[in-house]
Amino acid sequence: EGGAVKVVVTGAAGQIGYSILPMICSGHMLGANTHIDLGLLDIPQCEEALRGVVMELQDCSYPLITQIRHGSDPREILRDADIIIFLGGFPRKAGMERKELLQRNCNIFKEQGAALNEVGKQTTLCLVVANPANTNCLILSHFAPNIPRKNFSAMTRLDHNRSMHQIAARAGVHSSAVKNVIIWGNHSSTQYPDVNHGTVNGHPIKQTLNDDAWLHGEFITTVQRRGAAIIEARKLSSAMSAAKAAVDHVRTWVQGTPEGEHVSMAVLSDGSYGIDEGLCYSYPVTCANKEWHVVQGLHIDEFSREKMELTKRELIEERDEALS
Ligand code: NAX
Repeated sequence: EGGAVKVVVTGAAGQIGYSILPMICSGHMLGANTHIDLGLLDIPQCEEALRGVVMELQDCSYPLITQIRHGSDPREILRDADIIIFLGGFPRKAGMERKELLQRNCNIFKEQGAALNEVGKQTTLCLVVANPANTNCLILSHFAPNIPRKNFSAMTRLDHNRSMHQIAARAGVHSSAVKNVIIWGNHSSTQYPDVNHGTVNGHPIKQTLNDDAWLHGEFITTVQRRGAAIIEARKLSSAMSAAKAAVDHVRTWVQGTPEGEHVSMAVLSDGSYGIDEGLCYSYPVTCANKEWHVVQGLHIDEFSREKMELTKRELIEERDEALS
């Protein structure tokens, strides 16, 4: 299998970090035969907590882990990484304006982009999970011009998985019977979960459920508000499902999609489907040879077009605020 793959997790002392590290270390992300050289980054105030996580990882004695490095200097930890999962960000505090959240995270991704630009590789793959994920990803790539744009993506796989569950539950089947749902746009409440091209056990979702009122209404809002519903119930934001989705995202990117199937990834737009070039927009993609390709030629009806434009406009606003 060659040498160990260098995997870095930022914000590793946080909630999602605690859920994702066991999955990564057990081989769920890169396979049961791939050794991993792990790098963990967090801020100095959390280094003590991070040290505790490292002690636990050591005590797990995962057979696939060859090395664990940790610290708070991005230049040191991100160096020569093969895969970086960006979980680290500034959380939204009560009473905080969206604009302030955007600005604070923007500064983090500006700094980490500059570091990545110096110490990253042409092949370093980056997944941004920290919110606002799409715009953080755009900023990261903007400040790391040495790294190909194709290597950057933001996570909408959780929204994708949530859509699969909603459809499966409605159809009375297992989630694995649902294929090719799409999340378009921003990982926010304006995202558009689209089932027009999806199937349940090989049959079109629309025909199987035969309930456009639900598909155009409650289905969409349930997916859009699922994160808030989890916070309300758990008093904490989703972490286990976010970790699982991040592992799914990276596995698909590296191992590819099965023939005839696509998943959702927010990527730097090439202009497909009338979206401004360079905007970090979630699309249906297939993956092969560690590269994503936007699925082309899908018919977009008027209902979809309107929703795709709405979430696009939000992303343009975020970009303009972030780069101002
Ligand atoms: P936590 O607040 O538990 O953990 C975040 C960690 O990041 C903390 O340990 C913090 O010290 C660290 N951090 C802050 N600034 C940093 C910096 N400059 N460099 C490195 N580390 C830094 O949040 P958690 O629940 O783990 O969520 C992580 C991020 O994922 C949040 O931004 C959250 O909003 C986002 N989410 C994104 C989702 C998605 O689908 N794209 C869904 C889940 C999640 O809400």
